[in-house]
Formats: sequence, structure tokens, C-alpha cells
Amino acid sequence: MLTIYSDDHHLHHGRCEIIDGELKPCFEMPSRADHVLARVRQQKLGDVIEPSDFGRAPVERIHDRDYLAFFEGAWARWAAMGRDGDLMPFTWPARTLRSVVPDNLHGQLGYYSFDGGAPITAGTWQAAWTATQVALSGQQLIGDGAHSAFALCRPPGHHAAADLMGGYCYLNNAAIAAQAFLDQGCKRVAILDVDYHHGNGTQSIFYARDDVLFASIHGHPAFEFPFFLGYADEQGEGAGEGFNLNLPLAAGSAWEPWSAALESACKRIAAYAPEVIVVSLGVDTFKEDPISQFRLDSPDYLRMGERIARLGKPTLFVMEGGYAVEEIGINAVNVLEGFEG
Ligand code: Q9C
Ligand code: ZN
Repeated sequence: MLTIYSDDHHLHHGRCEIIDGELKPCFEMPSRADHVLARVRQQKLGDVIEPSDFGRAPVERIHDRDYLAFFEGAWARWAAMGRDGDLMPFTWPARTLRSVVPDNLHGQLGYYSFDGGAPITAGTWQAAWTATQVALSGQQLIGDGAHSAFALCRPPGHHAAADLMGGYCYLNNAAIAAQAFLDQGCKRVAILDVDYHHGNGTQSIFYARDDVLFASIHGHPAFEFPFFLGYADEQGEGAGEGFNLNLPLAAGSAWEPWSAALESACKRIAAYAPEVIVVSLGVDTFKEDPISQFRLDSPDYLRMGERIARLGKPTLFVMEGGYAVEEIGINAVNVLEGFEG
């Protein structure tokens, strides 16, 4: 399996986030992708290649132009104000307020985000942009006939909606790749999201559509981020009714309940008969993940990959979360090795 990777992800390095009432160094840090890359090389998974340039059009198929323009230009506006700290939102258009786009930088940042977990730094746009091209490069490999590919994206993407950043995510790499498959003639794409957190951005993007099946296994939003989406009764709307499957699990879930949920997701995907599968590959389900509450162990990720392989479809793996930095490489590459058999 080929891996697509760019060093550009180092350009995004947020300083801190508020967690448990304290300012702590960002859990979503550059060494995450470095560890995954090192493990890909150590295990000789296959060659590592640079992304190609697919330009703006496939990204604009998912994200609003005004959102992209805001994100691309935000740091320059902040720097022009003489600031060099991370740019973070503090005010959101929640209930009773209006969803207007203010002139002010912070006002616009609130409009285009849903939490305070996606800091903008000097290199965030470039890193997030390159991650979209990494995902599209993996998509092209599969479009050209490969059975699988690994898009080693960073920053992650599955929390990002058409015009919202949040949850460490800015641009939805998996959604952009899924849409590219459709635009090149595929009729049905399934997205299997195995990250510990619900992929609220991906769900929202495809919620009213039947050409993308979204299936997600995650910490129940009644107790876990992103709290406001990811419940089992969200099954799609309009033409998309029945094409969204949420499988929320209790805190403390280990391989037994998790693998039962994977079985349900795989049965639904098989019935959908997609031409390709995009896996949002987060490994924050790991028992030692510092911000998560599932209990998967490293060998479980081999089983995960084996089960996904049994679907028998061309599969694009897109890196999402995972914050136990020392083990993230072992766990992510275990899924890929399990897939390859
Ligand atoms: N008390 C991804 O895994 N906040 N994003 C966690 C914990 C946000 C995770 C706070 C977690 C976002 C891609
Ligand atoms: Zn996650």
C-alpha cells in the first residue's frame, strides 16, 4: 500500500488548548504524523510519495468559498494587528443570537467555527490545504486502479463542515476525497468513520444525500465531544434518509462492543454496495489515549483492518485523530497491515 505524505503538516503547530480548566499544549501536534510515518517505514508498508496538486476545484466542491477565503486570509489580518499568538474564537452565534457575518476578525472566526479547539497559526492554512491534496492524491491512486492507499493527513478533517472549523479540524479531507470519487463517475461511496469522536462535519456534509453512506462508531455524544451531533436517531434526511448510520458506544467500551458495532457498520456498507470505501482512520479509540475513553488495544487494530478488508472494496484510508503519540504509529499501521492480510 502506498502512503501519501507531505512535511507541510509541520507548518501547523498550535501552542495550547483549554482542557480540564487548564491551558495545556495542543494534543494535536506534529509528532503524531511523524510517528505514523516512521512506523510506515519501519514496517515497510510500501513507498511513501508526495502529494500532487489538484488545485482548488475539488476542495470547493465541499467547502464554501467565503469560508475558504476567510480561513486563507485570517492569519494575515491577525498579524497586521501586531499579534503573533494563536488565533482562537471566543464568541459563537448560539441560540438567541443571529448567524450574521460580522466585519470583525474575531466575530468572523466565531461565525466560521463551532468550538475553541482549532487554533489558527501562521502555517495552519498551508498545512490544512496540503492535507486536502494528500487525500486527493490517495483518491487518484485508487481511481487509477489501486486496491488501497493511505493518505497520512494532518491536520485531521472529520469535524470540519462546509463552513465550520473545530475539533482540531479545518478542511474535511475524507469528504473532499469522497466527492472526488463521485465527480469521476462513482455512483456510491461509503465513508466508515472509526475515529473515537463522531465525525459531525462529514455527517453534516452528506446528510441529505444518498450517494454517500456515512457510518460512524464513536463515544456517545451524551458524554463525549462533539456533544451536539452523533446520536443514533440521526439517520439522514430527504434523499439521504437511511444513509447515515451512527453507532454511539458507552465510555469504557473495549474491543467486544466496538467490534460488534463494526460488524453492524460493515453489514450496512455491504448492503449499500459502494464502489469504494473511504475510512476516516482515527486511533484515539486506544486504551491509553489521553483525551478518550475507549479501551482498544494495539492488536485490535489488526482485526479492524481485517474486517474492513473483507468488504472487498477499494479502500482509501484517511488519517484522523489519535493522541497517544508513542503508539499512534503502531495502531494506525496495524489497521493497514490487517487490511493487507
Ligand atoms: N476534554 C479529532 O480526534 N476536545 N478531534 C477534546 C477533551 C476536542 C478531537 C476535549 C477533541 C477533538 C480529530
Ligand atoms: Zn477523534
